[in-house]
Amino acid sequence: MIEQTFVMVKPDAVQRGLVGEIIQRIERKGFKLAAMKMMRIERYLAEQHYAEHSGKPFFRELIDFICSGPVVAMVWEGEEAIASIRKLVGSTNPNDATPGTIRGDLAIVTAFNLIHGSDSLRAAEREIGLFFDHNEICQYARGMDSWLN
Ligand code: D4T
Repeated sequence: MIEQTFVMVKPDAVQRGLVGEIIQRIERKGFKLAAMKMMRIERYLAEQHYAEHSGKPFFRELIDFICSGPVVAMVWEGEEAIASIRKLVGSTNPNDATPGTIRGDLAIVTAFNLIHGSDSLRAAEREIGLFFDHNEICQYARGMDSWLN
């Protein structure tokens, strides 16, 4: 099934100059970029995005961190995009992440794990809606897409 998923390059990755590397990995896998913007997240938006973690011991630090510098928010599209991009991203704790994944290759600690990717269809729809207006999401055809449909 063709899906859209929300991906965010977190402040640590922006500051480490890993935006291009991360985009390249998703792009080269074959997913289609549908929307992208660099932005500084307001606290209110960060709290909504991470609402499921509200009340957990790391919540405040997580919100402080995600608001500490600009992020790059994106929508990526393609076959099984949600699960497939989670696989490219790797486990939440980079020390458990398989080498070859973004976190497995490029990060060490959970608090600075470089990238967010939606973990379900419901989360993807919710998160895309939080960060993007409909008119910011581009629709375009690629030659190979006709083989999939
Ligand atoms: P995100 O949501 O950022 O893509 O990460 P994951 O989906 O892989 O993991 P998550 O939702 O469980 O955690 C969200 C975010 O919180 C940070 N975190 C998490 C932390 O700082 N300490 C912790 O103990 C956990 C579990 C890292 C990612």
